[in-house]
Amino acid sequence: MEDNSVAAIYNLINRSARFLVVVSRPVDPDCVGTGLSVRWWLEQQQKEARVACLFPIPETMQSFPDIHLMDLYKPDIFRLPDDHVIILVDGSSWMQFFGPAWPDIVRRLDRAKIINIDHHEPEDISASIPDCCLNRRTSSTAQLFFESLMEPSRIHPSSRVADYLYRALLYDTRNFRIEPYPGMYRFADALLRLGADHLSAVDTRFSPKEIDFLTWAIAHTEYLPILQTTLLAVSSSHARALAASLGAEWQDYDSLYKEVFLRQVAGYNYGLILIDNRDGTIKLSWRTRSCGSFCSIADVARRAGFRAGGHRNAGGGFYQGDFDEARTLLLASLRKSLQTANESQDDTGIA
Ligand SMILES: [Mn+2]
Repeated sequence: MEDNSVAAIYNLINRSARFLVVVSRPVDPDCVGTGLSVRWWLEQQQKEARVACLFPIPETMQSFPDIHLMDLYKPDIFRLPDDHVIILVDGSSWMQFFGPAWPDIVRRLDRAKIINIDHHEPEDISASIPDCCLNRRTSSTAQLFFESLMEPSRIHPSSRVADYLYRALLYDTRNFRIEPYPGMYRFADALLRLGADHLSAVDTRFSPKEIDFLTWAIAHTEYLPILQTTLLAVSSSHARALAASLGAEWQDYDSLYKEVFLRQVAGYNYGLILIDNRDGTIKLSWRTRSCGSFCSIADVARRAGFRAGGHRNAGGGFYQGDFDEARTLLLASLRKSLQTANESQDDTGIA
């Protein structure tokens, strides 16, 4: 299966001269590091390649090596030149690459000239372009690209490119603290041998705004012990206050809260964030304790009427409608799933 998509991708690359690599939202070290590496790899094959992002680069990504190579596009004026192949990196839904305007943008694209490289649960992109979709659950899209395309091509990354990939790996695995994937440490070792700079990659420099968001979020978190869940419900008035204190892009500062708090409190296996986007949509993010067997929040959210995707233990989604309604439906759906899980345990005699 993977061999077929790799062959189809090579075929399309060999036949084409110009490429546009597009990174996903959230704009993070995995999509950016892999995107820059794909660009470099294509250039080594005498191809013309650019990397594009349709979303603003978060402050937390400004110090990523060579971030200035990223071209910024506005979704509303996005037009892909007809002679370019588009490579979508680190996302499985059109929405993650093109934002809410995706139906309009995707309608104009030539689907025979699109490649997708990704490690999330497959979504609408793989359904629409199954042939050129390289999708496998790995530590990071960086690992997937390295193992399936870069290494077999015998183009050895420079130390700079090894650095991009190493930062991508460390970010997506949270320094190897999440699930172990086959080949994850081999990949890390290969990158260090190629000259990746470990000390710079682990040199943490949080933005003071991330600390401010963390403080605010912990103070506003609700504990729902019966649901084993913490909930940060950001209403429209909260959202307005956060925009006033942290700036319009305040949602870019939530990764520290997600990393140090969600799913880490004893007894609280699920960490949810609901945000009123103040445009008729409600955004959901979640983390689920990685060790043990827990309900899938993506399934719980879908049963409550959300669109949801990502990974099993970390993902996101949207609800179209009212904030309180979204909250009520989501928690009711989680309550039901936990009950069902308990009942089936009782049936099998497991305490
Ligand atoms: Mn990723």
